[in-house]
Amino acid sequence: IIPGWFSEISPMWPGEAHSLKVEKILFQGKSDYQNVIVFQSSTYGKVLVLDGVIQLTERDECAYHEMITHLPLCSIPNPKKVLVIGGGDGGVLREVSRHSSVEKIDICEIDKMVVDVSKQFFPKVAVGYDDPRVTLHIGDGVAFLKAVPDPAVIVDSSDPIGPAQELFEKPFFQSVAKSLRPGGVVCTQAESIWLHMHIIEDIVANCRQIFKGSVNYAWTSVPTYPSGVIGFMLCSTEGPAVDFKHPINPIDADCSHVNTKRPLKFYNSEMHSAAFCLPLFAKRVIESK
Ligand code: AAT
Repeated sequence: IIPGWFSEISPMWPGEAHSLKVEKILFQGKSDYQNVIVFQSSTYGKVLVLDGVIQLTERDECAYHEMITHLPLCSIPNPKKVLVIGGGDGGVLREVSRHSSVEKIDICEIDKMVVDVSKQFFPKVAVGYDDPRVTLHIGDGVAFLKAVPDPAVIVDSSDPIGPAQELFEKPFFQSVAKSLRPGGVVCTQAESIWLHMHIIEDIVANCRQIFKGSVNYAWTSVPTYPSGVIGFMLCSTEGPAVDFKHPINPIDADCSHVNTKRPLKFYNSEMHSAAFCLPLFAKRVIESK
């Protein structure tokens, strides 16, 4: 451990640790669920850390939040109701609010401290809460899912060590499939092809059994996530076919009709389709499931 630097150390990525230089620690707290830290880094802006794991940085959160949201919502004609599980920082809400067809946005985050800290230190992320279509529920997303019929579901969850563990397990995907309307979609945070092929393999195998529509893995680059990339599991139920690789519901880059206060930075239709191209080693495993 280098003095004055934050190193992200976890059994989920043994033998490596990405480090950021710390200018100043801005917040340190312990919630009922996890340790929460916010620090000012010298090159990525402010950083939110839960239980020693980076959740977002001001500089690269755009890549993760835009992709995890627009990959599912730009793949279906008129998303109306969206359920976000996790994502207490508000970044996914900010992106969902760019979609004018959406009428209702529910979010179920387990840890209120994440919401409060984000509103205090990350106003450009937490701006998602300003949308009047949003209702915040504090609680476990696993149980809450059953209370919202027919949504598009976005699971912006932390890694499977800690409160998010069940969000990676088969019964959770089964309840998601039950809650979706015909042709409805889900997108979940699905870890890194460089580090977690064993986790991805299990998720894909479960999803192929559970979801009768399409099941696809996509990925993108987020420099401050472990190995610099992160993936998403995208599934649809039976009903109107969903072709995730070819977005049919494009959004304007500037989305001037919404209160996000900034244009898109990362997502466009080419990035969308490209996200489904896989390196051979990952393609072999994912397509064999
Ligand atoms: N928006 C980018 C940051 C995240 S946040 C993941 C959120 O999921 C956290 O706020 C955490 O409190 C919440 N969470 C964890 N478990 C549950 C649960 N069971 N129900 C509801 N919310 C939950 C993603 C970071 C990805 C990190 C990659 N290494």
